[in-house]
Amino acid sequence: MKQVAIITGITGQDGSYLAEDLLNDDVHVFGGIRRSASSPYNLGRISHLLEHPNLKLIYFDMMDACSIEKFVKSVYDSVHDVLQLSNYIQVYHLAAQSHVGDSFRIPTVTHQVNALGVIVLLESLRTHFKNNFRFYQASTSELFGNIKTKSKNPKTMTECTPFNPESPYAIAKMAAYLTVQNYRKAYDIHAVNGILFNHESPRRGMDFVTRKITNYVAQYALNRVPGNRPLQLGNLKSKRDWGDAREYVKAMRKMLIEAQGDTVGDYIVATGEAYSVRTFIQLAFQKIGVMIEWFGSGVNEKGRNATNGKDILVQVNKELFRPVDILYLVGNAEKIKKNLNWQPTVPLNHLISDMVDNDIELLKKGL
Ligand code: NAP
Ligand code: F7E
Repeated sequence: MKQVAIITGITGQDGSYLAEDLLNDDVHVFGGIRRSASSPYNLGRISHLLEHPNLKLIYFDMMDACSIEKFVKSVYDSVHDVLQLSNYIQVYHLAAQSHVGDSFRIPTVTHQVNALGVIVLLESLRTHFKNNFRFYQASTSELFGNIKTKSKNPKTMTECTPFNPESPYAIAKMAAYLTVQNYRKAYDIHAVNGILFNHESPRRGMDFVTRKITNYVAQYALNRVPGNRPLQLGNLKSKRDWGDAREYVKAMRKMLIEAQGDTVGDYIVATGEAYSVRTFIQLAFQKIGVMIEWFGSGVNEKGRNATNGKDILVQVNKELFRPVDILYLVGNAEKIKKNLNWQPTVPLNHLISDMVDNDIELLKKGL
């Protein structure tokens, strides 16, 4: 056993791709999984890895301090003799209540998991591993909130842009961000925040806007939309900087392994381009040869298939608006390009095409 990594949130979008990458590179991976109400464990995204000899899954829950401590101790008991050879283990802390809209409905759970849980995890790691661990925190562009500016062309966000968190999700993630900086300074731990802008993939959760759209487009392409109901969406105007999750997990590894000395720190990971939800919808339908024409306005806006002039495909639903939404997020990833030689390569239309194709395949297989 040469290199060892812990991934919390291994069953999520990013965790599953990161686990694949690490296992391919011969790293031993300990993944934290939790029980969910509907099924024992949400193992769908990592089902192809379950037999891997270098993967061990351990039950825990970020809501429960005792279970976090037991999780860390059991990893320590398995690897402490190896540590003398490798000096440190890599910890990728990805587990979170990651849905911004839901954070308004479950604010205390969001805070417990996304903020307090990080402190418990760091303390357990320190207790067992002293400072022989490196820590990656899944931070987020949501920390920036709505930038206060009078300019009609808001600026791209850098690591120096002031934060203005505007949801329970962002507030909890901001507490975690500060905690990580504090542990870096106070205890000399290689602990970093990856300030990742939105990243998507065929494994994106179904309740995030991109996957909701590509899944609907796939249903429409196969003539399988339940009840021919239009896709219900909230705010179509907000703009996001959407990258490819498979590239973003590689940036996480660079921050933990390649950064040293002055380059140990917090990094933005982004494409530098922002598109609106409305544009994403248009690009996704274009992929199956359908143009959208919009009519009505505000909460009465709808999108119709311009090719046949009749099918209503998109309908704005006011229930899906957030109490506060972030209207514009776009990141400048120059620092990580310069220091760690990471840059994004996947254009948005390729990512969308990949997601739609994947959703069509899944539907054809009855999944
Ligand atoms: P995701 O698909 O929603 O995965 C979240 C993971 O956290 C899942 O494995 C989930 O387990 C786990 N989790 C949730 N609550 C937990 C709890 N109480 N105890 C233990 N595990 C728990 O998220 P993602 O898109 O991969 O994002 C990974 C991380 O990056 C998150 O921290 C997210 O906030 C952050 N982030 C994401 C983006 C993005 O655009 N994707 C951007 C910036 C930051 P189950 O499978 O059992 O639900
Ligand atoms: O929303 C609007 C919504 O939920 C994007 C998480 O990974 O990235 C993600 O957070 C935009 C928002 O992502 C619907 O109001 C319209 O303006 O896909 P989303 P998010 O909120 O940007 C950040 C960086 C993270 O850290 C988070 O973990 O789309 N929108 N209609 C909708 N959004 C959803 N979910 N569903 C709709 O029906």
